[in-house]
Amino acid sequence: MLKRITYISLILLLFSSCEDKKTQTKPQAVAHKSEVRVPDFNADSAYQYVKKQLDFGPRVPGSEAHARCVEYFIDFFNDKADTVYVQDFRTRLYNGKGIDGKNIIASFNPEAKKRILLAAHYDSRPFADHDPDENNWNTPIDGANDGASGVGVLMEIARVLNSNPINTGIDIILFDLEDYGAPQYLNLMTNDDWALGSQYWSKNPHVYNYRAYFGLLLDMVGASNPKFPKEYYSQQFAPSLSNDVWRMARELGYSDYFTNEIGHPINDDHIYVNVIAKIPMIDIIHLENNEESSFYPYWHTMKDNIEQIDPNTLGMVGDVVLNVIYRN
Ligand code: AHN
Ligand code: ZN
Repeated sequence: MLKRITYISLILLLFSSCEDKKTQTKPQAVAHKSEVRVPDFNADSAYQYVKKQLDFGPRVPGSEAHARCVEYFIDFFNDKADTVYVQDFRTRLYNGKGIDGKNIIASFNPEAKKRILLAAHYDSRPFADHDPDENNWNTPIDGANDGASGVGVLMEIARVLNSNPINTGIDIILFDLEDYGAPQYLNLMTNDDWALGSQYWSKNPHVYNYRAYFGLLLDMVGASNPKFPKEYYSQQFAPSLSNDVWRMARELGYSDYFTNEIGHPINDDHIYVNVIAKIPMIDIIHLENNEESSFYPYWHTMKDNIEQIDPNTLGMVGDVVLNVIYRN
């Protein structure tokens, strides 16, 4: 481990010395403190957190599985974080029906002024509307990658933060009701029926006048051989943050996956955090570059299950996030 730290510090030193000339006038969103020790992210532990969520069944809002998984999160974060907030809200679905949601917020160092926001959605999509078999279009998905992967990474980060405290305030937000947008076959062409939990939180943050330095959203961060281009809106809203996080990933040796390209624009939880809450937030999301779909191959299908989850990918993303927060 010591060897690896020295090696990484050396690379960072080299990079920072040549980067500095080019970026002298531009402040960096993500500082590179090479002297800090960044703790290890345990990928197998993150994988277990993903598996545990799937064991409840699809976490569709309003279902028993969803309610039981919420209890599990509350217990977990009460053990790891300083303060846990459960934000109950009522909102409206694409079809006009009212529905109850719960955002879960776990705060570390709640009194610290400098804060970083980390988020993922935990609800499962009620419709496998991109499944090749039409008979599955109204069946809920496991949401192993789409939902549980990001949450699994954040739970492992909470475990690491608990045993390796830092001065920066960290808020982990698990958004509800991200994935209840109108099924594709209805051809409704709607936009604001996604990310309902994020819309609510962005208008009603868990603490009055909440501010954060920046935010990272994780979505579909667990499949083998992932592709993480810089999501288009993230690059528009928070270019320096996006560039800094990708530079960090490259310095850690992940440039084959965190590619230096701009990906498709995705309407995800980060949009409302940027536009309404005015906090710069980027989306780390698996995006492909083919014609039929810009998402990961099993997106919104019955195959988005535990078989798609590769601990190596969880580990890589977790390592990037830990480096970003511990070096700030
Ligand atoms: C749209 O399809 C418009 N947004 C989807 C964002 C998403 C769904 N991320 C995960 N599931
Ligand atoms: Zn989805």
